[in-house]
Amino acid sequence: MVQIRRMGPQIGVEVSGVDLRSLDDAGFAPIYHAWLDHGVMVVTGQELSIEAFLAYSRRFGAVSPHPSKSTRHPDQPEITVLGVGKFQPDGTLNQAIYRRGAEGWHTDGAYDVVPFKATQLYSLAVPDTGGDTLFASGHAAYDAMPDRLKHRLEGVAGAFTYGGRRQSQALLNPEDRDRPPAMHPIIPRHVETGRKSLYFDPGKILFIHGAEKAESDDLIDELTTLMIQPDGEYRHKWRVGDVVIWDNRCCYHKAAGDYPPDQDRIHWRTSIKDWPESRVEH
Ligand SMILES: O=C(O)CCC(=O)C(=O)O
Ligand SMILES: [Fe+2]
Repeated sequence: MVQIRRMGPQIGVEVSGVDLRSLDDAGFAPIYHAWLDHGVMVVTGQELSIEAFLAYSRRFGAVSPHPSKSTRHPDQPEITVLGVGKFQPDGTLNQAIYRRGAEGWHTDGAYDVVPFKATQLYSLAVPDTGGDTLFASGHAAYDAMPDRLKHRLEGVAGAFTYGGRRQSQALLNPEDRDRPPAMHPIIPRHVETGRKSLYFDPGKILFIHGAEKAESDDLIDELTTLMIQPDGEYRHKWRVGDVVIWDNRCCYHKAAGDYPPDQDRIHWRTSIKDWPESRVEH
């Protein structure tokens, strides 16, 4: 029996009692809606091949190869492998792999003109301690913005790049670095739910369009402070076989990055965009 249970007051839902390999469209519809309503969805207890994980990911949209080419699966470019290749030939820890996603709260793909709609992880190996993923609601962040800030930023875009102001681009091949920024509204209306959120990523934003540098920096600082609302958070503790998908249009996330480096923590990841025919460009 499929069970759908909410995990936090503003974000997070867990689905159990389902086999994603044999889910039909009628079975998928309430799952998709639960995801839209709660932003982050955990499906427990799955045994998926790469093909089955890709097929399930495609129910949410078009799976798009991630720009970090060096961490793509060697046979399946649409799959990124997280947590493999942590140690360099000289035995030292490759921090860019070990701490991937752990440098701060972020949303995936803001550097693209069409950012990822969703990111989905499938858990293959889990360490004994640590290694959680944290999530937070962009709707809760919007609700927490003072009216002054809402008025200042309504209709205003931010400029985003892969490495942001720190230019951290270690996982990109040289030819993929230093692309021009992508512009996105800071207060978008979700194209499926109609709800407003704060679209923000302190590690990728360069500037607020149309603001002088000093004001732009102040706005970025203010948004960085308020983006994470404690009652808008959900923290996921991984089990092998968990499938977790989050909505990059209205959620933030980060890896805790605190697990013993000599233990495995491995995921397959898909990055998902809207199907081109249903895409709303902004
Ligand atoms: O490994 C994690 O917990 C999340 C990493 C991350 O930020 C991502 O996959 O987008
Ligand atoms: Fe991420």
